[in-house]
Amino acid sequence: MIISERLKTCLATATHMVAFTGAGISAESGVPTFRGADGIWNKMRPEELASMDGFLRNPDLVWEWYAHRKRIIAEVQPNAGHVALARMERCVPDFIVITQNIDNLHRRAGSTKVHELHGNIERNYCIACGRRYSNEEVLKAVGVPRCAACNGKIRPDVVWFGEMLPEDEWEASVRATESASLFFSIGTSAVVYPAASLPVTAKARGAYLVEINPEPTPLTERADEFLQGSAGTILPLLYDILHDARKVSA
Ligand code: BJW
Ligand code: ZN
Repeated sequence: MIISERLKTCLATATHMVAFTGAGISAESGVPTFRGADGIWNKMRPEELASMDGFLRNPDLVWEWYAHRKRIIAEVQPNAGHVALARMERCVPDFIVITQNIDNLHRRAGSTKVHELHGNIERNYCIACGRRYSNEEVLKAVGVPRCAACNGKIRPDVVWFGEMLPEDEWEASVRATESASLFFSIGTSAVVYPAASLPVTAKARGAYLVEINPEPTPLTERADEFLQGSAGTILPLLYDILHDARKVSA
């Protein structure tokens, strides 16, 4: 893997960094991605499973899919890619993770400054009255769980197609993006908006844009550097460079 001198300098000196992550960073933990050869959506249609219309049309199917994913995610562990980002946070004054993932693996790896753009699969709420439920409460149900207060259907607290992103998480992400001097786009196909606009904004605001992915994406030709390969291999290498450079200069 060739790391440019420019990137080495950024790793050694940048004070504001963002790691923008997608499903690919959790692939090596055993969480399936959405798109690509082994992606979930080769088998299922996104509008059927990840939209309010789909949920209202076929709540049992959608709930079954989420219950299945909740169980997978509860059993997996953060991998070397998540851990490397958590370690970087401890070396850099302002290191922010912006994730499209709902699996909570960044926090479980030790990252503390995490903005979740598409929600969190560990939370749930009633679509009628908004009452919140833990996974422990909802996974006991047979079929779609119902609200104890109003009998409404309970859904996972994730962002489906056609829904707004959580405003505070989005605004904090835009602010971090605009002030970043080094911005990583890691393990995302970069096709789902508005999240996919963030790397482009970062570059327009002067950040050095580095993409990490085994496959090229629509972002690749706009990136300053494309590190082709898996996050679990490349991020620990970058952490070593960052850590060694800062140790020497400290
Ligand atoms: C590895 C690896 C390894 C593998 N290491 N890498 C502008 C233009 C066009 C459309 C729109 C637009 N603005 C809005 C839209 C509509 C829509 C959209 O973007 N559609 C496009 C798909 C066409 N966006 C929305 O609806 C959003 N809301 C919105 O815009 O609100 C405003 C509004 C309101 C009302 C009306 C209209 C607008 C909401 C989007 C919500 C997305 N939700 C999901 C599901 C979340 C819940 C769940 O998980 O169940 O979020 S969809 C799914 O895609 C999930 C992901 O977070 C998201 C992104 O996927 P990601 O992370 O990039 O994963 P993959 O699988 O695509 O890619 C994995 C990558 O990893 C690949 O590249 C691999 O190569 C790589 N990889 N192994 C590193 N080891
Ligand atoms: Zn309710």
